[in-house]
Order: sequence, then structure tokens, then C-alpha cells
Amino acid sequence: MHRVLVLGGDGYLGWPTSMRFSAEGFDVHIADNFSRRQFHRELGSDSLTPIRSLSERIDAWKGITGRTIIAHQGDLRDYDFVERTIRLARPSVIVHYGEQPSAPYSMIDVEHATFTQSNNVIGTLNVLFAMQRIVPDAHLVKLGTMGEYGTPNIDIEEGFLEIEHHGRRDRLPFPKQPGSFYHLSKVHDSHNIVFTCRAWGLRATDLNQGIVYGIETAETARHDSLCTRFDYDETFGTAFNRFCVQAVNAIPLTVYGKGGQKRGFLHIRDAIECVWLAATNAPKAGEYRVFNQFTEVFSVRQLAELVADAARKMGYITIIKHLPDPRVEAEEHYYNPVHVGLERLGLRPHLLSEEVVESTLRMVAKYKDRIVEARILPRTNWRPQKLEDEPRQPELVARPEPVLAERG
Ligand code: USQ
Repeated sequence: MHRVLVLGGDGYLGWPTSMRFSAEGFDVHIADNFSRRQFHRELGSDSLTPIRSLSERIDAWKGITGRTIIAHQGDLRDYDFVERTIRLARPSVIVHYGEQPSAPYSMIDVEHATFTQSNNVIGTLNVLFAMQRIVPDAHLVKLGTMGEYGTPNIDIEEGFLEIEHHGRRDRLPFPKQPGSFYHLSKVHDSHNIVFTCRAWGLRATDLNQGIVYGIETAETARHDSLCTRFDYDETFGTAFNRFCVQAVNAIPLTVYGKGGQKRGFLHIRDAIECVWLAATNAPKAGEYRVFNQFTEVFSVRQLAELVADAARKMGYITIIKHLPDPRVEAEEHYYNPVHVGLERLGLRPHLLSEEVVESTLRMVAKYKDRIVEARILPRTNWRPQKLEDEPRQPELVARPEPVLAERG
């Protein structure tokens, strides 16, 4: 029997991934500390979709499919928890989403920056140590980010660059120029993973993922109780999902700066498919492999126009507003990243069609009453903050809670 441990299995991608592996016949274990739910309570925001607690989701999945998913509650920064969970699950694959995933969250202040880096880097180190001790042949599928590379003025290769220097050649990790303390945490993880593949012979795939949009996968579509979260707030919501919520709520679409920031995007169905393809085509022992995980490139401006056009056709009065960019990033730049590895493994991309935009807008309209408008406009600024500007943000309250207190 194949066994997978999904770290962060209660999250936006973690829950659909867990169901996908379960549907394919894997024994699925989830580890989660419900931190994403706590971050939302801290910030006064919530998922647009009314998600169930993890135990309710697992019960619903069992009721519909007859299949069992086992959950372990704990924090990856707690080495004993990580080792105990891996001993119990004995996974052949570990899919690692268990990190703080928001760039704005990491830029709020020193507490949020140090929390993000210690949470992500120490959690991943604990996973690497426990793998080496208990399941050294398992395959680590780690969620990285396209943001590790930044936006260099040359083509971005898939993880490595063939380089000639002073007459000698080598294949070296592609240079990293990340744009937030969150993106930096993923770079630090990558370095730790490369090192453990080399030193301990672990096998790992780093998935440098672009920005995921959408809500529905084959498994979430089976019943409302299986739906995944859909964030649209300034901290956890990403560009496309935010624009859809803004369009339905008659808020001008918030394009930061000129909107010429280009990024790789992919539909949530493809994100899950990529993880499945990577997991079921393991690298050899000692190999550290990188895939650039996205299907197409848009500028933020293009993305806003796509959403605005579809919304107008559906009768919404939608305008685009260029706000001063709260981030420090290039607002117009060259961007041409390679993405061939996952296509070679069989990925058949679902591109961003008008139909996808319309179905997302319809889903948003269904839950319109749940929108918390006060959490949409950007407040977090990348630039140095003066003491007199404080306090502007709520305090960090990311502490594990007992399962019984878990809320949707
Ligand atoms: N942006 C806007 N308006 C908005 C929100 C964002 O113009 O209302 C712009 C940002 O300035 C940025 C771009 O859209 O230039 C992308 O921002 P985002 O918030 O959609 O995504 P980002 O912060 O880059 O992070 C997201 C996920 C993260 C993942 C990353 C992949 O939150 O977990 O690693 O996408 S990537 O962007 O390729 O690094």
C-alpha cells in the first residue's frame, strides 16, 4: 500500500491534495496545526467559502467514499511531533505544504517576519531530520515558489543554470532574488533540502509554484462539505481570487502600481495534478529535482482586465484602479521562465478561460454575504516603517489550539 503524509493537509491545496491521493488508493495521513485558521482570526478575515473543520471534512469524505484519512494535530517546529507522526504514518511520499504562505503576512513587522522564517525553516529542517532517521527512502515533495527567483532580466531556468565562468563550466542553482521574508524562507528551505540530498542521500522535488487560482477540483466538487478555502483578504488572498471578489462586491480592482508585474499562474486542478505527477515519478536517491509549476504567464494588469471583462459581461459595473504599490517590486520587467518538467511527466494544462473566470465569479456571488470588506484594501507596506506609524496591525497570535476548539 502506498502511504502519503500531507503536511498542511487542512489548507487551500493540502485538503484537495489529501482527497486526491485518497481517491487514488493511497493511505493518507494529514499533519496540521490549524495555523491558517488562526491567522485569519488574528487578522479578522476568513475564507469566502464556509469550510468545515478538518474532522468534519474527514467524516464527510469517509461518508461519500468509504475511505479513511487520518489526522495528526501538531506543530512542525516540535521535532518530537514530527518524528512521532512520521513513525506512525511510515510514508513513501511526504507532501510538504505546512508553512506560513503569505508574503504580506511576513512583511507586517519583525514578529511576523521572524515567525515566518522560524516556522518555515525550522519546520522543514525537522521534517528532513525525521525523514533521514525513519524513512530515508521516502520522497519529499516540497512546495517552493516561483518567487524564489524574483524577476531577473534573463530567462529563468528550471532550478539550475549551466554557466561558464573564466573558461570553466558548471550546473549551479539558479540565482535567487526573492521579494519578501516569506519568499526568502522558501529559498532557505531549498538550500537545506539540496544539502540533505547531497549529504544524506534523501530524494526531493522542489515545486516552484506560481500563483494558484480557482476553487474546484474533481474531489471538492463531489459535495459542498468537501470544499476548500478561498481567501481574498489583503494578506492571504492572491491576485486573481481577490479581483473576482472585488468585481462582485463593486470594489475597484486593486492593481498595485503599473500592473506590469508578470507572474506564472495555474488553476488549482493543475496544482493538484502537478503534485500528483511529481509524487508518482520519484527522483533517485540523493537527487534534488526542481520543477517550475505554473501553466501560463500574465501581468497583474492583464489579469485584472480578464476579470473585469468577464464581470462586465455578467452585468457587474467593474473598474480597475491603480493603487500605489505597497510592495517593493519591479512594476514592468522581462519575465520568461521555463516550465517543461511537469509537461514532460504528462501535465495537460487547464488554461484561464473566460468560462473559468465566470464560474469563479458565480461562486463568489453565491457567498457574497460573507465578504469582509474591511480586509480587502492593502495595509501592509514593504517599505521601512517609522515608529510613529505603529501600531497599525493586530498582534501575532499563532499558537496551536486543542482539536476540540477547532473552528471553521
Ligand atoms: N497584486 C496586485 N493587487 C492585489 C494583489 C496583488 O497588484 O490586490 C500584485 C502584487 O503586487 C504582485 C502580484 O500581484 O506583484 C502577485 O501577488 P499575490 O498576492 O497574488 O501573490 P504573492 O504575494 O506573490 O504570493 C502568492 C502566494 C505564495 C506563492 C506565490 C507564488 O501567496 O504562497 O508562493 O504566490 S509567486 O508569486 O510566483 O512567487
